[in-house]
Amino acid sequence: MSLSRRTFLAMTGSIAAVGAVAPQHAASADQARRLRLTARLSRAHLLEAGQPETAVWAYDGSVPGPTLHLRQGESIEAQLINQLPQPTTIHWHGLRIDNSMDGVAGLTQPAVQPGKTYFYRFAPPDAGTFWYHPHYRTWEQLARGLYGVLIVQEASPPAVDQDLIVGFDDWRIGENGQIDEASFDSMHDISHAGRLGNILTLNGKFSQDFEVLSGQRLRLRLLNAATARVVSVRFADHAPLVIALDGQPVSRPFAPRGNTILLAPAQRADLILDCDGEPGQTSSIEVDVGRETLVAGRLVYGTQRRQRANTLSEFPVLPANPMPTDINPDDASPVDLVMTGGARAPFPSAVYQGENLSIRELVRRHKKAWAFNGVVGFPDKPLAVFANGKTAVIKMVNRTAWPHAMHFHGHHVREIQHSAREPSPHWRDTIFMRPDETVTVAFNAHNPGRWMLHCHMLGHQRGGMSTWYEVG
Ligand SMILES: [Cu+2]
Repeated sequence: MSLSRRTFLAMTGSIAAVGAVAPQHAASADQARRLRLTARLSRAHLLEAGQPETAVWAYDGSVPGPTLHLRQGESIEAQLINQLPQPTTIHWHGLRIDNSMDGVAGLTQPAVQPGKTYFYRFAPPDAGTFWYHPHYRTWEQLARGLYGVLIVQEASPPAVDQDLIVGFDDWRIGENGQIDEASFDSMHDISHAGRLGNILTLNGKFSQDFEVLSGQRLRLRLLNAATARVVSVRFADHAPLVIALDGQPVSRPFAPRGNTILLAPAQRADLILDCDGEPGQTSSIEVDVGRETLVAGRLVYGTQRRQRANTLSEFPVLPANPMPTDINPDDASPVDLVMTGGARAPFPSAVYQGENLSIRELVRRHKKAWAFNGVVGFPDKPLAVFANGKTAVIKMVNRTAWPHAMHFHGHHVREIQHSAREPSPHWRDTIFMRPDETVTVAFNAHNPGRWMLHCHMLGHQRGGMSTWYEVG
């Protein structure tokens, strides 16, 4: 299935401005700010003008769901109301919060049944760009539209003219304009690249225009909410600086190679982009999706010009979050995580629910095709138990013919060795790995509890690529 070709659209979408939020009074320490999210059936206009609306599942009925604006350390009570025909949960992706609030059905909480509600209580310790989505049948529920952006504002955010969300998503839409539901459990997709779509949206729209002025400075919060698709994003004629990745500030802002930002599923990047174009200009937001380049939206310059006080080279570094970053890899014994399976390099057999099964049996009986250390799916025993406050080291070996996006719950991790290049110095909650690569990561295991570790290409997760680790 190839992606539909896009053209420049004349229509102007509304700008998803997030900077212009009215200041709120600080809640007292014992009084949490209350939020409510209703997961329900809705309709969204995902396709080109003139095309029908698509039935979706969505938080508060919108795709993406409402953007949550939190402040660092602020106590939150978020009520989930489940009006879906399935159980669900909410995972607060990238937030280093208490394990019991992590939202993983079957590991940190029971799934919330249809018609029921659930309360999440936490205080986000880190400022940055995060997101929320279900962690129950995620490969289906996220693909139906259940996700939203969660922004934790810095105490003194950098001065920008606009703070904008740039959220990409990938949909598989049938001829009737509706989500192709039959493919949610497609064995072909599970064992290959996952369930790739044929429609790419930006902020839930087929094409999103951002109205800017020459001389403005933008903060762009990029998210890849796709369940399988890797995107490489460029802002034509513009040279952004990366200031944060996966919600953690980089120690020194940098210009990405080729002005292109690669985002595996679940990854985020915060950029500073100076609008150096001329009044009246339009610049496309280009997305490489493998063999094709799509135009997902545009920067549309107004007729006026703004005077900018400073230049990108003077841009202040975001303050580091209060995350323990001291690691001593030499003191830790590395835990191996060998990824096997999938099409082109299937394993002969693997263990599933305590039973050693041939790949044929796994596919036929369970729709499983992937394993970590020879174990398929969610094992009874953790991959590893790490001592609280000590360095954890995990050596991930991709022995498959496919890329993967390894997501760590509860902690951000840093590469300390990479088989193909210099290890990246940045803290991330999702590590993109290409076929045959070996990546060793380390982190300070400071957050006690049982944490998921899985591929965020969610067909792969569904097909067996998930495990968990424990911090004692
Ligand atoms: Cu994967």
